[in-house]
Amino acid sequence: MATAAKTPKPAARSTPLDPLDLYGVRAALTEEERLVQDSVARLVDEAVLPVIQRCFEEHRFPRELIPRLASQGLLGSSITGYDCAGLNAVCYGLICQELERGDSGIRSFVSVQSSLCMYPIFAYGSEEQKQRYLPRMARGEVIGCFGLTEPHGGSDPANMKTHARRRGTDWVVNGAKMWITNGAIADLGVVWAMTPDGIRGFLIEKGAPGFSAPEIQHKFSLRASVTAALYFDNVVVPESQVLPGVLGLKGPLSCLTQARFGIAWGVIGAAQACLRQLLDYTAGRELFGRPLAANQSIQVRLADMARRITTAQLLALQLGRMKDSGTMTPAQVSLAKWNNCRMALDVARDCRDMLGGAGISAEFAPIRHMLNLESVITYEGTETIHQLTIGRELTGINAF
Ligand code: TGC
Ligand code: FAD
Repeated sequence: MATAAKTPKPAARSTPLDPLDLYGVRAALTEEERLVQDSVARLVDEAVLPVIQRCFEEHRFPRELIPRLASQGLLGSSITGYDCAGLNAVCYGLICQELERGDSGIRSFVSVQSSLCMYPIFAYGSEEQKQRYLPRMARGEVIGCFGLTEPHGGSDPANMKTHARRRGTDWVVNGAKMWITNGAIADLGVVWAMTPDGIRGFLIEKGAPGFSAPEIQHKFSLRASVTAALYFDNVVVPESQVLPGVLGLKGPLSCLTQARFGIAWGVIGAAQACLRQLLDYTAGRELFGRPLAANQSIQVRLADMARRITTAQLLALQLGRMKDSGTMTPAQVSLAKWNNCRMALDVARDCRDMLGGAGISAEFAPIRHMLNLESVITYEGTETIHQLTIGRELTGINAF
């Protein structure tokens, strides 16, 4: 009798909403945007999800995915020309979202290749540099990394110690970079170094004498991604490998704007993956004679996740439309990166909790996403950096 009394009443539902898209963001996309999203979703379902748990456990980036990422036009997708797909910003966001539904490490690979390496070559490189690198990077034949952060403190890149001095017509680079995604597998580093005139971007190829990139081991986060340190010991770089089109911190910061935009979209995918798994799990698990999902406190938590995901989706879409219309500002990107990373991390942590003991198993996605998101909320500007950016926007006072 006690069990019968607890049986939940069936809910009265007309046409149920998509739990991962309560406000119909997909309906607001163009046909091309939907096609791009669908094709990346297929890639993730077919090629990422079947291998990603094992890769994470083995601390291995699935390099074998690179040809497929390339053949679907996902590397440098926003660039027009140079064998790149020339897609709009919303498409890039959707690519990031679907990839991160698989794993933040896969999205990281594409972010770095596209936004942090191909973008600066496209935006600031000579025509010869663009011809030499961009088509091969789009095909995944040349892998890039982006060296900005240094061991003594990444939040304040203006204070970088890595420097370059002129020697005849060449430059000589000395210093160290830390926490560099793709570093140990990269053929090319876009490396930012201080010169007597200000910060410049250097294109340094693997194998240059004095350049090394040892992988960082023992990570508990982004285990399906390669992270390295970069060391420069009197590395000689010819003038032809310097990005001629930019001088100063705005060079690397403008690349970060591109990548942060993608992250603001990407993390939505991680949160969606967690919520999807939780909806299934709480519907199927019986405790105290009824599905876990029939408890008010569980429903409140699920509803809160859907609320957060929905607001993040709307923020991302509006940001994307502003980027495509040319009005987006770095402060708006900061707000979205901050909000959406916080949202995704909180969702992943709460999903982990609602899975109970199973939540600590790699068999379930939330703990992997949760651990990854600890990096994602830290890199590309920590949460505090983005909060202070908004504070500066509101007050006009620089509190860094
Ligand atoms: P500040 O005085 O604010 O700016 C210096 C110059 O840069 C311009 N600027 C920007 N330009 C484009 N985009 C942006 N987002 C920009 N922000 C600033 C600015 O207008 C100025 O130009 P000009 O012409 O007046 O000289 O510089 P600041 O020294 O006060 O620093 C500001 C601060 C703290 C926001 C900045 O240093 C910062 O963003 N710090 C965080 C560093 C960071 O995010 N590092 C990320 C490293 S890369 C990474 O993590 C990759 S992970 C990838 C993955 O795996 O997915
Ligand atoms: P710090 O700058 O030392 O910050 C430490 C703490 O102090 C943080 O909590 C920060 O918010 C806080 N803080 C800093 N300044 C202030 C302030 N003014 N007021 C209050 N609090 C403050 N970098 C690259 O260049 N390329 C990459 O490809 C790359 N990939 C990465 C991959 C991974 C997995 C990780 C973890 C990092 C990666 N990074 C990369 C580095 C990343 O961008 C930095 O970790 C990040 O910018 C923070 O720098 P930091 O680690 O030196 O922390």
